Amino acid sequence: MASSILRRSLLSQSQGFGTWFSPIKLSWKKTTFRACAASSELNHPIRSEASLSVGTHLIPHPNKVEKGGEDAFFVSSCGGVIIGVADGVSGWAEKNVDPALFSRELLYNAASLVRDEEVNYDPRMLLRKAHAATTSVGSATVILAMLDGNGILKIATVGDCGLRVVRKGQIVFSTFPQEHYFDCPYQLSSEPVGQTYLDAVVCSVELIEGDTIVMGSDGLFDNVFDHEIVSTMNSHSDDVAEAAKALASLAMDHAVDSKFDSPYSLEAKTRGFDVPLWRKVLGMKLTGGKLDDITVVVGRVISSQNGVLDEVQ
Ligand SMILES: [Mn+2]
Repeated sequence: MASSILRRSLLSQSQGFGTWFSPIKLSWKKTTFRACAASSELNHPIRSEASLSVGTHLIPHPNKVEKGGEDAFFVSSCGGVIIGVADGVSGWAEKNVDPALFSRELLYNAASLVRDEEVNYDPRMLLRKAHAATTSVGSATVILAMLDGNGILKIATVGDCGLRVVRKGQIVFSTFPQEHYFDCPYQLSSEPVGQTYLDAVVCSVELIEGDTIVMGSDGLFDNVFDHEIVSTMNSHSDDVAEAAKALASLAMDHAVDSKFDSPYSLEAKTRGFDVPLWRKVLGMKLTGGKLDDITVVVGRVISSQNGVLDEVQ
């Protein structure tokens, strides 16, 4: 039955994911990308273009460090800035399928299809074509975001990878997870039972210079509260790579902390999960982070020229 594939780990169980495009395990990279859209009229003044300075950091599940986990991510500067994160569904391991294969191939295909004519800078179409091209068995949650030269960020997401936009110390945009039930997110799959690009949440956000995008797998958002994301971005405002590393490290610190009231454990309680009564008598509570692969991509919106981005809105 598909349910065994769809099921995610429960509170006390472990789950891990991996990386593709992450050059070195437990490493970070920093790159500045320029969006390629430009004014085509020569008699217009030169216009500034939206760009992203991007830092990434992935920390695999402690039990899956050797294989790099089962998350995947990519950053591309082809025709604009495109970033993606996918999270292989761990239930496939019960069927002797490596959950990393599907997430990695899905994003490999997405990166390869960025310039495809039919995609035409539409992240949902990119999801559709990347999914169709993926031959590995498995399933994954996924989020893609594309920033064009005018500062418009287009997002398509299936499942519980997420994205926040931080502006002047506040979160001004959030995605929300899609799920069948607790711990069972929507997912693109090799099997007909899964979701398709038609199930993707698609949205568009107008960004301004100085905005910070924080994208990640559920390993980030299950272990770190939004206010912690804001404070971490504030304290690393000058270095996106360090910001991504600090946020991933904070998430892992919480993931291994059995006493921490994490977003995941709080959500579990609101859904009716709790420790057995006999444990309550002993003073035990449902707490703790969620051990998982943790992928963080931080992108800061900059102008590729000296002008400010607002000028081209
Ligand atoms: Mn995960």
